[in-house]
Amino acid sequence: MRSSLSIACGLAFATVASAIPTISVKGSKFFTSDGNQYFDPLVDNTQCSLDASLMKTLGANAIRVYHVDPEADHQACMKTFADAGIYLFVDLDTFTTQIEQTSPQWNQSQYDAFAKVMDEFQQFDNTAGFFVGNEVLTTGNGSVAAPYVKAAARDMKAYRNSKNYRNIPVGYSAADISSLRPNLQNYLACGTNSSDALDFFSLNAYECSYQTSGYEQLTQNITEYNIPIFFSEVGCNTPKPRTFDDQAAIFGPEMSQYWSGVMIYEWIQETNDYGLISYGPQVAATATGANIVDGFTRTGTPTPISPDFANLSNHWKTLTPSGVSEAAYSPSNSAPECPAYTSGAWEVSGNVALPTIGQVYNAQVSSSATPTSGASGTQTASASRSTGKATGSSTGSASAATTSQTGMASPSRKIAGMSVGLVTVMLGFIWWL
Ligand SMILES: *[C@@H]1O[C@H](CO)[C@@H](O)[C@H](O)[C@H]1NC(C)=O
Ligand SMILES: *[C@@H]1O[C@H](CO)[C@@H](O)[C@H](O)[C@H]1NC(C)=O
Ligand SMILES: *[C@@H]1O[C@H](CO)[C@@H](O)[C@H](O)[C@H]1NC(C)=O
Ligand SMILES: *[C@@H]1O[C@H](CO)[C@@H](O)[C@H](O)[C@H]1NC(C)=O
Ligand SMILES: CC(=O)N[C@H]1CO[C@H](CO)[C@@H](O)[C@@H]1O
Repeated sequence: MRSSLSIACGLAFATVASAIPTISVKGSKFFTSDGNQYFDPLVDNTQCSLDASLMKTLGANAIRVYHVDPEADHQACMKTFADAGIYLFVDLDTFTTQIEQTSPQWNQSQYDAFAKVMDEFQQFDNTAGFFVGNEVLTTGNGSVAAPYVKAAARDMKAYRNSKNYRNIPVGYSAADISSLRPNLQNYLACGTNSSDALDFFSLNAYECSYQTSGYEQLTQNITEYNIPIFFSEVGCNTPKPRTFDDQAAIFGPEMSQYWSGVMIYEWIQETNDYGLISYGPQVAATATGANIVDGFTRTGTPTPISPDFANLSNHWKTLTPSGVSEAAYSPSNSAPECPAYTSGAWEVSGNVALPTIGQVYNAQVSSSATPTSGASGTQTASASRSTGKATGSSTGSASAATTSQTGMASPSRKIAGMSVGLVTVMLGFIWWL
C-alpha cells in the first residue's frame, strides 16, 4: 500500500536485477536518488480508506508499515485505520538510519531520527508498537550488532518515558535464521534490568505449517519466553495458490498459548508475488506513468487476489484462539539467561555493557563483541549500505521461501528498496496492550 508513492513514480523500485533508487533526506523531505519526492503510505486518506475497508473485510486488526516520513501529516489515515479497528506497528528506522550488521553503530543522528517517528506516532491510540530494526542480524558473526539493536531499544524506551508518552511497546523484527534465532531472542530479552530489554520480539518466518516445518521448533524455544512474541512477517507462497493453512496452527492450541499473532507478508501485489490485493493488472516492467512502479499500479481500488485473499479471510473467520483476560493472567516467566559467547555462532559475551550513543563497533579492539569507543577500524556506513543493496538486487525473490534453511534474509530486507511503504496485515489478539 504505497499509495501516494505515485507522485514519486516512474522510478524503478525494482525487486531484482535493476538498480534501486536509494532514499535520502533533503531538508524536511525524503527523495529518491532519481530526484522524486518519496511519500509514505499513511498520508493519502482516500487511499487509506479504500485499503482499510478491504482489510477489515479480510479480518485484519493490525498492519505494519516499514518506513514513514515523520514530517508528514498522518492524522487522517490513522483515524481511518482506527475507525476500522486496525492498529499500526511502525518501524522507526529508514534506509539511511538503520543499524547495519557490518560496522554497527548507534549514533545521535539515528537516535534523533527514531525519536522523530516516535514523536509523530505516539499521539495515535491505534499505534500498537515500534520496531527499532528489521532483520539487522543475519549471520552468527553478525551477532556483534545485537548490542546496538538493544541499545537503540533501551534509548527509545527511555525517550518515551522521559516525554511521558504512553507505554507503547518497543521491539525488534528478526530474520528467521535458525542458527541465530534462539540466542538472539534470548539476548534481546535477557538481563536483570528490564529498562535495557525489548518490550517484544517478533520473527519474519517463511515456514509453512506446524508439524512439517519449523513452527514446532520455533515454539519449543519460546515456551518460557517472558516478553510477547509474534510473527512480524509470514510469507509462505509456494505452492500457489496460498492456502494459509498454517493459520490454523498459529492460532491453534499448541502455538496460541505462546504466540501473540501473525502478520501476513504483504498487502500489495508486486514482482515478488506475495500480494493479497492488486490495484490493477500487471503491465510491462518498463512501463512508466502515474501510479505505475515496476510494472504494478500503486494506487486505486484494491482488488483481492483470488483465491489467496478469500482463503486467508476464510481461515481468519473460523479461528478462535483462546486468549486470557489481563486480570486472570499472572506472568511467572523471568528474563532468560544472556547467551554465552560461541565463536562464529554468537559473538557477544553474555550481558555485556550496552553501547552508549556514538559508540561504533571496532572488531580490531574487541574479539568478544564488547562494544568499544572510537571510530578506528570500522567501515563506513555507506559501504555497508551498498553491500546490502547489492545483495538485494542480485538475489532472486524465489529463494524467500527457504529463508530459514539458507540463512537468507526475507524479502522485506533482501529487496531493500521494496520494503518502503509496504504494508503487512496482521490478525492478532494483542493481549499485552
Ligand atoms: C550514524 O549512523 C548512520 C547509520 O549507520 C550513518 O549513516 C551515519 O553516517 C552515522 N552518523 C554519524 C555522524 O556517524
Ligand atoms: C562474518 O564473516 C564473513 C565471512 O568470514 C565476513 O565476510 C563478514 O564480514 C563477517 N561479518 C562481520 C559482521 O564481522
Ligand atoms: C537500568 O537500566 C537503565 C537504562 O539503561 C538505567 O538508567 C538504570 O540505572 C538501570 N537500573 C539499575 C538498577 O541498574
Ligand atoms: C531451541 O530448541 C531446540 C529444540 O527444538 C534445542 O535443541 C535448542 O537447544 C534450543 N535452544 C535454545 C537456546 O533454547
Ligand atoms: C480455506 C480455503 O478457503 N481454502 C480454499 C483455498 O482456495 C482453493 C482454490 O480455490 C480452495 O480449493 C480451498 O478450499
